[in-house]
Amino acid sequence: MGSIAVCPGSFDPITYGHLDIIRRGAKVFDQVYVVVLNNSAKNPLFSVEERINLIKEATKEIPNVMVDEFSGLLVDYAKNVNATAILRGLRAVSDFEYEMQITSMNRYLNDHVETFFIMTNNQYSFLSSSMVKEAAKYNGNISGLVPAVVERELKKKYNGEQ
Ligand code: COD
Repeated sequence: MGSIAVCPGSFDPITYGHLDIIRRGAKVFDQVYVVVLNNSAKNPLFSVEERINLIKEATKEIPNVMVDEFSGLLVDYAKNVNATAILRGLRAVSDFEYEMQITSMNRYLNDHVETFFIMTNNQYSFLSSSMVKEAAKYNGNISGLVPAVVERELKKKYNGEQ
């Protein structure tokens, strides 16, 4: 059995920032499970199923990437799929505090899973799902920020366009 990493997130929706982290992680680990966590604290624009389909479409050319969903603790999911690593992306200093907190909590809950951080690509350092949604809502040009299929689905959500 090779090295298995879990790349968790809300992915509401997936952006080129996420995709960059997934792609680079998939070069280092034998298998990467991209998992949509059903996070009760957030009010998502896309359903879990829609988010999964968008991730699948965006990652279809990366053979060692699997897409899944989970409700519960991330460390329990990691255990279920025999993952030894959690993969996260870091953008700015502002990410650090939150990441440090969930990393410590996850280690407290299960110290067999180690968290690894990949530094954002400079071109995507400002990019987040919420920024993309805001721009899409007011008809901003987001074509360089998300895969074409995501851009299309965002337009549908906000303008009813096909
Ligand atoms: N460049 C680089 N990385 C990026 C970029 C970018 N432009 N955009 C996003 N990322 C990274 C983020 O830093 C993150 O690492 C990952 O991509 C996913 O981002 P999001 O925003 O989609 O996902 P989050 O941060 O909302 O995900 C939070 C979790 C779902 C992981 C968290 O809520 C969770 O673990 N929930 C399950 C319950 C649990 O186990 N909680 C922890 C212990 S209590």
